[in-house]
Amino acid sequence: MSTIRYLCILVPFLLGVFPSLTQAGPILSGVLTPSSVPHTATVAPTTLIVDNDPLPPPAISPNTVTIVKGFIAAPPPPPFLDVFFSVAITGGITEYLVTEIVTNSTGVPWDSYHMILGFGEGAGFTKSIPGDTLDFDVPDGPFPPFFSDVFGTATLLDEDEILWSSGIVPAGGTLTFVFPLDAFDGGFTLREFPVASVSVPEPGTCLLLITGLLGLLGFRFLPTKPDRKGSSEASLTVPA
Ligand SMILES: [Ca+2]
Ligand SMILES: [Ca+2]
Repeated sequence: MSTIRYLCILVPFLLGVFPSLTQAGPILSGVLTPSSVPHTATVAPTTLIVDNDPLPPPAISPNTVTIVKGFIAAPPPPPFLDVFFSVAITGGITEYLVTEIVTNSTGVPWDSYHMILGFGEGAGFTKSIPGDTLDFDVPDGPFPPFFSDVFGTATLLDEDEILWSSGIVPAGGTLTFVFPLDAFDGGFTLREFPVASVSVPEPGTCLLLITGLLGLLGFRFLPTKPDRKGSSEASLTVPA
């Protein structure tokens, strides 16, 4: 077998087995799609190494995406912001470390937050599927773990969806997320939406309600005293 024929067989085989060996597609731009709720946003990608998992773990990718945005419309129904990333088509994957700064201008607090990777936007959005090379750096990472300065828990529901919880973003508050993702060659969408917190009475409020209820019950079942005429009607007692 000639050397050229041998290479023609070997190179495609290696590229299929080791996708990170392929020249990866860098993110060219990121824009908020028109169907998103009212918002403010800037998206700034920086690509230094066009490769998936460019450095051995636990090193993080030097490629970055910075997103600064704010939700203005109030949920529910859940509003969403779709950021569409245009990616050069080069037959590979590029890993990025994303830093997001999100402002809650919806007027209500949030108690959780969703991030979903997929394709299309608005009603035409479809979630990415397992194994299609678009993911939150799964299964190779993430290195380091996902981070938020407000939400204490990041649950990876699958390779394409993160649920942030264990924290409250007050109305008017701002929070930061840091997470990795493997960009899909050709383009992809990052959909995000917050979930408004359900108002729960404060412990002090509950105690006040219980005390008031017990007071009423005590008043209702006060022992009766016969009056001078032998009547068993209760005297109207107003607690001091
Ligand atoms: Ca990766
Ligand atoms: Ca996927």
